[in-house]
Amino acid sequence: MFQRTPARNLRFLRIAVGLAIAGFLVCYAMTFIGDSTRQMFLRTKYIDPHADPSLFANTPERLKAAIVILVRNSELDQLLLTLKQFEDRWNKKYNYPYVYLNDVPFTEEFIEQTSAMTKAKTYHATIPKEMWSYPSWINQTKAETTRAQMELDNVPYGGLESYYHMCRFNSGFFFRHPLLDEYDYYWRVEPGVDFYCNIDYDPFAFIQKNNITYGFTISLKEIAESIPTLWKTVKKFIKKYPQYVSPDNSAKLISDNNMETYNLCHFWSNFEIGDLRFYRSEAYLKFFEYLDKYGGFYYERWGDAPVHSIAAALFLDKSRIHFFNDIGYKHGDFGHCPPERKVRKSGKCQCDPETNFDGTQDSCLNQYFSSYI
Ligand SMILES: Nc1nc2c(ncn2[C@@H]2O[C@H](COP(=O)(O)OP(=O)(O)OP(=O)(O)O)[C@@H](O)[C@H]2O)c(=O)[nH]1
Ligand SMILES: *[C@@H]1O[C@H](CO)[C@@H](O)[C@H](O)[C@H]1NC(C)=O
Ligand SMILES: *[C@@H]1O[C@H](CO)[C@@H](O)[C@H](O)[C@H]1NC(C)=O
Ligand SMILES: [Mg+2]
Repeated sequence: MFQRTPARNLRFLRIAVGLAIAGFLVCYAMTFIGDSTRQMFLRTKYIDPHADPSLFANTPERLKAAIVILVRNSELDQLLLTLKQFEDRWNKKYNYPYVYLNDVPFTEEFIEQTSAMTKAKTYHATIPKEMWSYPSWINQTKAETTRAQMELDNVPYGGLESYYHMCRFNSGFFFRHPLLDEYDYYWRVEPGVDFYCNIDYDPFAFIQKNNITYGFTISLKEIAESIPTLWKTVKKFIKKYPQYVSPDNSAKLISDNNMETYNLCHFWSNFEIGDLRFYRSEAYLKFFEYLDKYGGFYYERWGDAPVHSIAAALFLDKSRIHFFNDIGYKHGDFGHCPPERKVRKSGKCQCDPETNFDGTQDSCLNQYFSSYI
């Protein structure tokens, strides 16, 4: 029988303390490496809007741009909270128009209340049926089987049919809704999100001036169960159409092994500031069509976040993707508060970077930084 002698106890204690110190050092080193990648990126590659005073002069010039909000009537309350912040923090100064989209008609109250929040023009539209329903080639029995399985596997929204239509709409159709025809740029906003900092310039003017196509605040990992064969399908697509892949792409952001497998990182697409013309491009349209024909929006639960992000990472030059570090943003448990004090001060931010969950934590954001440097 073992007896815990004092000597043995001491040895256990030494080992335990040793392991704790080693663990701490590893964690510390990892934060440091992450941090220095971030610093290096910010110093060498980041385009800082605040370094360009001309952006802060509020000229009357406006771009062909709109705030795009896909929302249900039942989300009005949460939306109004968001709009209040969005107007106060930014749009009351710019009055960019709002485009509201819904799969069913908006109620009178919804139209009234959302219009009352702003001096800007607001447009409300119902989405054409063909943009929010099964395409002819989808076997709906098989789609139903998928939903039942996803629900059993506890994949978020896996059993909710409308969620699949929503993901497909956001992947392939929002940018060709007739109400958006006249716009070049969009800012995607969702009900219930918070904006924590003042934005004292026009992000549309900023992205136009810097030739940026896609802007984000948070980068996360996708739920693997929702996209079992997405990557395989993406690889087949680029084998067929290698001409669409940019020579200066950010493949390193989405794959750790030279495109062998997908590392699940994506830009969280509920916040996007971007160029609609990207989605209207031949490369993206072909890409969407290919994915859609395969059926993964219904036979799996492909989301618009990985679809947008994989397309942006592969088809765009990496300099055309921008991390909006200065925009404090929160959606549910995930949020981005600018970690730099100077940035928080200038934006009069009301947030704590200690509570960030923006991609630093699961390494996707550092993966993005290191794809540049
Ligand atoms: N009109 C309409 N909008 C929808 C529907 N389902 C989702 N949306 C909108 O689509 C966006 C994304 O839907 P969410 O339910 O927030 O899905 P999510 O962002 O993946 O999940 P959460 O983490 O719960 O926010 C939001 O702007 C919703 O308002 C729908 O059936 N009809
Ligand atoms: C549709 O899918 C179901 C279930 O997977 C299958 O049994 C059926 O044969 C399919 N129908 C067609 C027309 O392919
Ligand atoms: C913007 O980027 C694209 C692709 O990288 C390039 O072809 C184009 O010339 C750039 N435009 C400007 C104004 O720099
Ligand atoms: Mg949401």
